[in-house]
Amino acid sequence: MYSKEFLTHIYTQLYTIRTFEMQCIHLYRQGMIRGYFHPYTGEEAIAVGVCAGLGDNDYITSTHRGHGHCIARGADLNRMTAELLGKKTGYCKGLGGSMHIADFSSGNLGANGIVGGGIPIGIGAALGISLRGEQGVAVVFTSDGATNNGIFGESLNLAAIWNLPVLIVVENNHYAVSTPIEQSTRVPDIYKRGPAYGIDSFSVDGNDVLKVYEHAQDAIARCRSGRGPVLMEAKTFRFGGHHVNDPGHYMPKDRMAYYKSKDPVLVGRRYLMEKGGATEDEIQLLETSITRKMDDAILFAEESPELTHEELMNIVERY
Ligand SMILES: Cc1ncc(C[n+]2csc(CCOP(=O)(O)OP(=O)(O)O)c2C)c(N)n1
Repeated sequence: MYSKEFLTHIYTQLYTIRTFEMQCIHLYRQGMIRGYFHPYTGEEAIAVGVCAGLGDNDYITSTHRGHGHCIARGADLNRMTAELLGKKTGYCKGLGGSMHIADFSSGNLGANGIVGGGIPIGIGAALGISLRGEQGVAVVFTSDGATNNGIFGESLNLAAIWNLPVLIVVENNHYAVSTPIEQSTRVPDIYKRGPAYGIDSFSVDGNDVLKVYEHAQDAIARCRSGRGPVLMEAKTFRFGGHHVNDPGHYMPKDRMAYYKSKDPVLVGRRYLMEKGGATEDEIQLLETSITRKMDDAILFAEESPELTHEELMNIVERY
């Protein structure tokens, strides 16, 4: 049984992430966001379902498609938007941009433009937890393409032999840029790799936020109780190309239609109505308030200054 309050929280996060992503796509097309922007649309249930099971002392590491993880971990929309617009008020003073947001105050050790780059960082965080004898858990969000990098195997092996409290979440959206998973591996069910390292592993429907939450809760409890790492594969699909400028013509239309019929935001909305008893009016009120918060965040980011040349040089000199 889920309380209405919990389901409202879950839906608020799903809708906030979707709104953030859609507005950022728009800002990118207006030339307001420089570099790349990799939307998380279609994958929201994974960040939300997993992070709903985490506490204040837990850590996450994230991917190049990481805004959803940051928001699900409690990031402030103003500072997120400012970061993407390269402004001084952003989480990393605008120096991280879309792919490198970090917020240590919420245990977010950072998004990462290097595919697979967050895996060893998360394993390191779990090692720290373990050496200090703490109760925390580290969650590594990573992607199907990253599992073919050597670092994935090395990290899983270390996590296993050191029995670390780490949940490795592979967001399997079936593509690495335009390469379908069937062309990059003979084991498209990525969770099947875990047992080779002695790691408990399973696969879950990544579009169903409650299924993700329930499975993640179990896995997190397992990590906390000292029974070592868990590998969770969440199968999903992105709702467009690899980044904003990629039309994604290589993605089969029938598959896209299937996954759109399982849109994680609509699934979460349905749960809030059916299991939480929320009315259409209540939900619309919630959606309107999220849209307004995002509008305010855009205004905040647009009006924020960039670092001055001197401020920038002072930071660069430290490294
Ligand atoms: C180590 C490394 N190799 C290659 C790239 C270029 N690159 C950026 S995203 C990407 C594909 C990533 O696919 P996947 O890991 O499945 O993540 P998804 O984009 O599907 O979320 C590649 C190859 C990179 N950033 N880092």
